[in-house]
Amino acid sequence: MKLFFDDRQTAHAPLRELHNGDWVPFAENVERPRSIVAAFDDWQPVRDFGMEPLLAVHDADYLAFLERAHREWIAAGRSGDAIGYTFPVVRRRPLAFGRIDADLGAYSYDAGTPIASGTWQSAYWSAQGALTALDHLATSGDANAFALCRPPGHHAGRDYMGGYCYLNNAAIVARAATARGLGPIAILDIDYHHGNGTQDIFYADGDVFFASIHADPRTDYPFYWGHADERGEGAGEGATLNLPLPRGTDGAAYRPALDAALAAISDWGAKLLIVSFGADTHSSDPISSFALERADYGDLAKAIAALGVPTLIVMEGGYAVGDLGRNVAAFLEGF
Ligand code: SP5
Ligand code: ZN
Repeated sequence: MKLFFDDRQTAHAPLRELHNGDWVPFAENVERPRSIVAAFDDWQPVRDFGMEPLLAVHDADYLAFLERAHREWIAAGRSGDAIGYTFPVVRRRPLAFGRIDADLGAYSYDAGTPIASGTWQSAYWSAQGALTALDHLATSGDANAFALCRPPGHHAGRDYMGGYCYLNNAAIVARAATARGLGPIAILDIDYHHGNGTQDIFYADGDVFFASIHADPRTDYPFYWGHADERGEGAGEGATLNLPLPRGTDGAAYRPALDAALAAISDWGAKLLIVSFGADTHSSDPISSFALERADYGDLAKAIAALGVPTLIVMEGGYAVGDLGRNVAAFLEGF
C-alpha cells in the first residue's frame, strides 16, 4: 500500500489544551506522526491540488480565518497559541468582528483546538496528502492507499474547527471523488470519537453515506452528536448511520458494529470507501476508554478489505504515542 505524508504537517505544534478545567500538554502532538512515519520504510511525496478542493467543503471566510488567525493573535499583543473563550451557541449570524477572540469563538465549538503559528500550513498539507492518495487510488489501479493526515479532520465542519481538527480531510476527498465520478461513496469512521464534522457536512446529502462507530456520546466527547437516532435529513435521510458503543468495548464487542456498518455500506453500493481511521480505540490510549488490542486492527482491516471496494484510509486520532506506529502498521498490514 502506498503511504502519503509531508513534513510540513509537523509545523503545527500547539503547547497545551484545556482539559477538565486545567491546562494539559497538547495530546495531538508531533510525536504522533513521527511514530507512524518511523513504522514504515517508504513514503510517497504529497502533491499540491490547491485551494479548490478545500473550497468545495469549507466556506471561503473560514479558510481565510484559519490562514490569518495566528498572525492576528500576535498582532493583538498575545503570545503562544490562539484560543477562543466565547462561543455563540445561541445563534450564529454573519457579523464582521474587529477582534480575534470573536472570530475564534465563531469558528470553533470547543476550547481544545488551538491555532499555532504552523497550524494553517500543516492543515493545508494534511488535506493535500489525502488528495494525493485519492489521485493515486484513482489512477494506479491499487486497491487502497493511506494518507497520514495530521492534523486530523473528522471533527471539523464546513465553517468550524474542533477536536484537534481544522480541515475535514475525509470530506474533502469525498467531494473530490464525487467530482471525479468515482461514486457512490461511503465514509466509515472508526475513530474512538464520533466524526461530528463529517456527519454535519453530509447530513442532508444523499451522495455520500456516512457510518460511524464510536464511544457513546452520552459519556464521551463530542457529547452533542453521534447518538443512534441521528440518521440524516432531507435528501440525506437514512444516509447517516451511528453505532455508539459503551466504554470498555473490546475487539469482540466491536465486531458486530463493524459488520453492521459494512453491511450498510455494501447495501449503499459504494464504489469508493473512505476510512477515517483512529487508533484511539486502543487499550493504551490516554484520552479514550475502549479496549482494542493491536491484533484487533488486523482483523478490522481484513473485514473492511473483504468488501472488495477501493479504499482510501485517512488518519484521524490515536494518542498512545509509544504504540501508535505499530498499531497503524497492524491496521494497514491487514489490508
Ligand atoms: C481526532 C480526535 O481524536 N479528536 C479528539 C478530540 C478530543 N478532545 C477532547 C478530549 C480532551 C482530552 N484532553 C486530554 C489531553 C491529555 N494531554
Ligand atoms: Zn478520536
